[in-house]
Amino acid sequence: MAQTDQTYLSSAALPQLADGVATPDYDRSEVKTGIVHLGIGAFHRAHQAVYTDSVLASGDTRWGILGASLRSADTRDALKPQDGLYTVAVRDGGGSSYRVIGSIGNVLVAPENPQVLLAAMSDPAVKIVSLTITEKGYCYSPASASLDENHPDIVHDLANPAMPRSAIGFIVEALARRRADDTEPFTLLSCDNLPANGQTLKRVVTRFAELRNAELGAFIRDAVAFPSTMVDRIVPATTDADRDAVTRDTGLADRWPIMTEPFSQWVVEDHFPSGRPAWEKVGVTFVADVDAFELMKLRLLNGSHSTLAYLGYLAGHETVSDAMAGEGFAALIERMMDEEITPTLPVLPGFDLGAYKEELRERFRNPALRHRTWQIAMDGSQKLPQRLLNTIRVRLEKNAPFDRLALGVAGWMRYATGTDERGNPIDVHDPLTDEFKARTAGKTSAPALLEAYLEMGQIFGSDLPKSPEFREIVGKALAKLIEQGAARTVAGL
Ligand code: CS2
Repeated sequence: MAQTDQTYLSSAALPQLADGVATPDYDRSEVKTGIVHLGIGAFHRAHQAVYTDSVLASGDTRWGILGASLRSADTRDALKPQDGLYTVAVRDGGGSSYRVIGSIGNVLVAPENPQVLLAAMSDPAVKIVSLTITEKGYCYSPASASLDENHPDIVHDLANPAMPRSAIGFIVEALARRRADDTEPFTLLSCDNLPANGQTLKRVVTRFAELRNAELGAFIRDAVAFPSTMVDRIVPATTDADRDAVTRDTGLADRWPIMTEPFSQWVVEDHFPSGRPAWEKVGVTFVADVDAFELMKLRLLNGSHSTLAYLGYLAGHETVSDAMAGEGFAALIERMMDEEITPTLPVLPGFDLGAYKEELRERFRNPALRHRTWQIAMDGSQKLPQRLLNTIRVRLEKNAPFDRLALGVAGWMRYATGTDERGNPIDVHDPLTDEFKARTAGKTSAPALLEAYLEMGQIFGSDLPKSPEFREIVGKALAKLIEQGAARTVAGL
């Protein structure tokens, strides 16, 4: 239980931190806002904000982050009384280490006052607008990755361009204002787990701008940079037990500390016409083309993660590390990676893929993280295409087997029915939950369920539902899951 008499983290309380807790050793009052970040959740605070904190510590104070939440006030309410400071706990089997991060100055809650956020994004000192808004924040159709023009937020933002709700609406309005003011555009930096995330963001932003005004669309297409990035760090949701551990170990309470693993990777396309922090000095890799890294990470890490999440949840495993310890799971993941995913990846010269895959499995086994299968299972409709279905498409083209990938997809289908193997409800979080419910209602057999899901073109496209091989292999996997349950199916592979 949280105590009420404890001292909370703040600038004034920093000297009370326990020895060994790293703190921002730079003058935060000197820091100027150079980056506006949309979607200031746990992932951003464990990843980009940490690299940027190191840049600020190196003496370049132009790159402070102004965070914005597009929906809830939670993060602002937690960080404001702490002067934007928060604790990052890095955990593995060997224990925890702590660092207080100071790169986030202020946090805005967009719906409370869209004009304040638009004004901040129009400031000439802001050179980068970065995003971690999750897949569904792009307001696109997952299968085609193009703007969903019927999305309620998009319809709203087209009708009320100066009072946006969506990230896309904010970006286009801010770019329009900068153009009107003769201020150079910012660089847009997508940090979400999407293939070619810069290109995807460019596609949806440009389309939205065109729908507002053809000239604005052309301006954005020609004048704005959208470098792609590959981001990687596992960040489980923070629990009350984590908060208690932070208070105990650091000596100060934190309303919202961040839990993560030692591993962190950021690969970025070096295309920032208005300048950027010297992130390369603090561990970021800059490359000309990030696509091969992104495909590798999405298919190997996230594809395995989603497979472990659906099958693990159904088999009764609460966390990824529990699932990895379940009979047959580690072997399923290893063979899925080696036999079915690796042959679909572009070759990265000089890169040790074998060591990368081994390290991934080690990360999944990290017992200190307690990363819930339920957390990763969220938003499956938005994740499936880039994590599993595109990989299957490549296998289908080559006439090559994909039974394990198919089992991951079937796991999602079984999970999304909303009832677990003991007949208890599953709390399915997904923008399409209502549609799953309506389509699968009263259906219990594998063929009927398969049919119901495959009608969802926004997930499966028009090609997969027409493929007899896809129907057969996924259908068989689903039938097996329904008959035997996930634990037996995986153990028996
Ligand atoms: C996870 C990712 O929740 C999920 O869907 O697969 O958040 C994963 O932990 C990160 O991409 C790791 O970099």
